[in-house]
Amino acid sequence: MQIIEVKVTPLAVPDVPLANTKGVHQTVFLRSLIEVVTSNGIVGLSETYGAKRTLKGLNQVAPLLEGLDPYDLRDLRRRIDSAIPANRGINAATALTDHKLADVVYSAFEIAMLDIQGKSIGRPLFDLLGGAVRKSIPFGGYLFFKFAKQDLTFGPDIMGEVMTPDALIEQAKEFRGKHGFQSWKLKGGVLAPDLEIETMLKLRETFPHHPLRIDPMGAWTVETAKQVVDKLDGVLEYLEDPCRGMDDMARLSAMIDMPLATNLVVVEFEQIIEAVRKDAVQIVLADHHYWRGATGVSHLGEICRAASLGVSMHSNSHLGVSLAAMCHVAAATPSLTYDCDTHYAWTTKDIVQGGPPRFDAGKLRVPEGPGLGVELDQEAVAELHDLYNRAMMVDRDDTDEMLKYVPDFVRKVPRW
Ligand code: GKR
Ligand code: MG
Repeated sequence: MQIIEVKVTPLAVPDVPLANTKGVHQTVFLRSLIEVVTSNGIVGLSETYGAKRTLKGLNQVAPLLEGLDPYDLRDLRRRIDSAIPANRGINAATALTDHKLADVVYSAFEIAMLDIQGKSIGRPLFDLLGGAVRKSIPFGGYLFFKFAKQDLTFGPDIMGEVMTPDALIEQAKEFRGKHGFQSWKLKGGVLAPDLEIETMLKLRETFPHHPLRIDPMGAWTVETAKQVVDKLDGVLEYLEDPCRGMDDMARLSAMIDMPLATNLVVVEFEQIIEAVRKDAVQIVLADHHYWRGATGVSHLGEICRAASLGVSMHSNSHLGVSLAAMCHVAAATPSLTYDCDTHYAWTTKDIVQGGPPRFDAGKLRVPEGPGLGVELDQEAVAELHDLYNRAMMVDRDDTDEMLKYVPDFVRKVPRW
């Protein structure tokens, strides 16, 4: 069995103006769909980022995969490393973190190759990772302050404006009613810290037994973060990326008992060593889209276990192929004991057959079919590819979008 064809399809998916400290989501989010075809007719699927640097890297590597044995992940890595310089990243220089393009491209094709492997032997992907320790994956409700969407050209709004603590509680209640989430993450760094503290205290009152987290993405100075921690002592399960950079995270960590989590300062294996040495974080967010695929997250899980670090799961806006991969990865990573993040509750269109998977009490069953266990709805793929062509957007720029809502917005991290 050899790879004979690789197809990379850029997609745009209607989005709503979810706010974060950098700005706000654009009218669409971008994804890439990967289909890898083998000589015996198996098609391996994968989904990853769709912005221009990632797309260019995927397209650069795609023709080089011809003749590759889908079981040979080492050869996949060799081919990618020979094509993509090790220092090239996927994000703009102004981003709060970056991921190596070679890792992101490897991650994308690795999932497609694992999908092929699973399909060729008739076993679910989690079995290729050592088996499932859980088959029902708990996800947390991902809460965002947001604007009422101004431009409805590519899709409707969801829930209108949510810019106060009370409105945010209503958002959580709506998600609770629809998906049954049993834990919550607030994307912070949007309102002044006192208002975000008030929001977390109101969430605590509304859901007395649910784990709570807030992620201001580096929006607070160490001093501000310390004040927030004092006021939310005993309220949060963990605090995600309160400060920007490893050293500020370490400074804060030394002052508090609350566990700190990150998807900004530890995003590569090499950074784990520095983080442990400085005791900068206690929980690392896994994400198969950049931690060298599903096998990479397995390795991350073991390293974190050995270093007494907790493991949670990071998310970006995504479709059902990624969601399936996230479920398999979570199923097969024993040390991933926290509820996973997902933006999926905000996703209104999908490309997988059978309609959106249903959360039951915030949990999703891992697909049991071979490989990822999902099949494409080609009509839906064509629709989102057409939207990609119509939207004429090739990069994510939350700050630029924010200027449409707040014309004098100035991006500043940390802000408070
Ligand atoms: O979707 O606005 C967003 C998030 O801020 C996302 O881009 C982050 O990567 O959810 C992510 C996080 O945990 O930092
Ligand atoms: Mg985060």
